[in-house]
Amino acid sequence: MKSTSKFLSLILRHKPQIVGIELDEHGWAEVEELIRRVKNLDRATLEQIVATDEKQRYSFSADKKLIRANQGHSIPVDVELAELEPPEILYHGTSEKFSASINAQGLLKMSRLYVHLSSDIDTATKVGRRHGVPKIFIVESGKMFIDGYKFFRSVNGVWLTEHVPAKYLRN
Ligand code: HQG
Repeated sequence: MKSTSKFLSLILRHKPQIVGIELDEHGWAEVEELIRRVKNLDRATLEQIVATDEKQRYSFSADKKLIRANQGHSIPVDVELAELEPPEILYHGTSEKFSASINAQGLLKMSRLYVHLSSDIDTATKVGRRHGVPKIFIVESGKMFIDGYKFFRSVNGVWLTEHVPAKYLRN
């Protein structure tokens, strides 16, 4: 189940072409087509993944004919993110090895559409551990908002912004 969920991430966020499907401008894939194209995937499995994924990464459309990833894309789709005022502080989990570069350049979105921020340290630590010895940056999101930076929150609670200049980061 976990590996199927990971594979879905790859298809719905980054490379739909590897199974020969396309996403629409809002990131939706057709469920019937996805099931046809992905080996060993049926509707029950898909429904279970959407319901139980630990990060709630996926959503069905209201009629359940379409599915998309809630965030994390590298391909340019508009998942209709909510633009919101962020909390005063957010966290970014990364690896120690990127610290110097981040202190110099700020947080860049790299291959994704946004920089990903977490509202709690625990989540940020888990995100950071994916890259090595975790390192947490504190992001002064309240100040950024006052200065005109836009913030979005995905339906699964990830905070997103386009760039965090180094002056808004605390180690
Ligand atoms: C780093 C997972 C050097 C950045 C997670 C990160 C998240 C820099 C890496 C979501 C840099 C990009 C996204 C700079 C940023 N110099 N390195 N100036 N600016 N970086 O995977 O935030 O499980 O694209 O710190 O939970 O790690 O897939 O981003 O380490 O929510 O659902 O460049 O992916 O969710 O890595 O993770 P990523 P991320 P899922």
